[in-house]
Amino acid sequence: MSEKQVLITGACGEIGQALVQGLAARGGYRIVTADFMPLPDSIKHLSAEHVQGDLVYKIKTFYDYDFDIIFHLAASLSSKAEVATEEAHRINVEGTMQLLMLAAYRSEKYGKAVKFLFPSSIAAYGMPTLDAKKKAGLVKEEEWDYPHTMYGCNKLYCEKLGMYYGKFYGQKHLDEKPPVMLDFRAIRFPGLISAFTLPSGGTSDYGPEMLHAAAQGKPYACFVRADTKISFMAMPDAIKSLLVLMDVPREKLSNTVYNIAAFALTAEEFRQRALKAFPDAKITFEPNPRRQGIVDSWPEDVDDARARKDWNWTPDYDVDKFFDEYFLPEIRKRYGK
Ligand code: AKB
Repeated sequence: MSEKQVLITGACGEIGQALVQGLAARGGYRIVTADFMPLPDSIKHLSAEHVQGDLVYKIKTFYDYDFDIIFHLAASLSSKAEVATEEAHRINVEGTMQLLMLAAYRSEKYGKAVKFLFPSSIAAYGMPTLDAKKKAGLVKEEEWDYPHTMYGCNKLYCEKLGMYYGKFYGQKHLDEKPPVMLDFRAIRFPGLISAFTLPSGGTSDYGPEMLHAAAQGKPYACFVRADTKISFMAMPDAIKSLLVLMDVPREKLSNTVYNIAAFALTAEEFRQRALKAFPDAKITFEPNPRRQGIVDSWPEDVDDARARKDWNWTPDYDVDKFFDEYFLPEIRKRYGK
C-alpha cells in the first residue's frame, strides 16, 4: 500500500516533535513538516521534507501537495498570545483559516476528504469566578464556552471554522447531497507534560516547569497559587489520542470537538509529588496576577464521556502511572538524578 501523505505544522513544538516520532514509529506515512524554526536534530531524519517559515506566507507552497491528513499544530499559546494579541490572532486564526481553505478545496476538487486534526484546548472554556469553577465539576464541550484569552477565543473560533468548512461551506440546499468535504476533527487538550521537552508560551507550563526544575535540582517559583487546579495529561496519551481520532471511521463520530481528560491536580499536589521524588527540591509560590487569572478561568477538569463513547478514548496514564511509569523514570535518565 502506498504511503499516506501527512502534513504536520508546528512540528518543532512539544506535540509536534512527539507526533512526528509517533507517526514515524507506526510507519506508512510520508511526513512533511512545517515550522517557523528548523527541525531539531532528534527528528530531522523522520521528516521527508521540512518547510521552514511563516505558515501564513508559505501556504501557497502546499497547494502543490496531495495531503491525506493534516495535523495543524502551529499556534501561539495562551501566555504569549496575551502579550501579542494581534500577532497571536494572525498565527492562530489566519494560519488555520488558510490551511482549512486548502484542505476544503482539495477535498472537493479531488473527491477525497482530507482529514484535518486540530488541537484545541481547555482554554476554550471561561469560568466567570473561582466559585463557579469549583462548583462546575467536570465540564462538557458545550458548557462555559466563554474564553477569557485571545488564545482561547482563537481556538474556539477555529473549531467553528473547521465545522463550517467541513459541513456547510458552499451552502448547498439542505436536502441536496453535499460534495466531498474536508474531515475536521478537534481535541480540547488539557495541560500536557513531556519528560523530553519543555513547553514555552503557555500557562499550564507551571506543571512541567516545576517537575523539570525539581529533577535538575533547580529552585522554582511557581507563577500560580498552590490551590490552582486544572487537568493535565502525559504527552504519550496526547499523541495516542490524535492517532486514535485520526483512525476512527467518520460515521462513528457524533461531533467534531472532543474533550479528553487524564488527571486533575493542584499546584500544591504537583509540589508534593516533586518533593517525594526529589526531597531537596526548592519550590515556592509567587503568583503572577495575569497568568493566575488565565488559569483560574480554565475548568478544574473536563468531561470526556463523548470521546470515550465515540472512539473508545481512555488514557494510559492516570496520575500514579504518569509519575511512576513515565515521567520519573524518563526524567531520571535525562538528568541523571
Ligand atoms: C497553554 O497553556 O496555553 C496550553 C493549553 C492549555 O492549551 N498548554
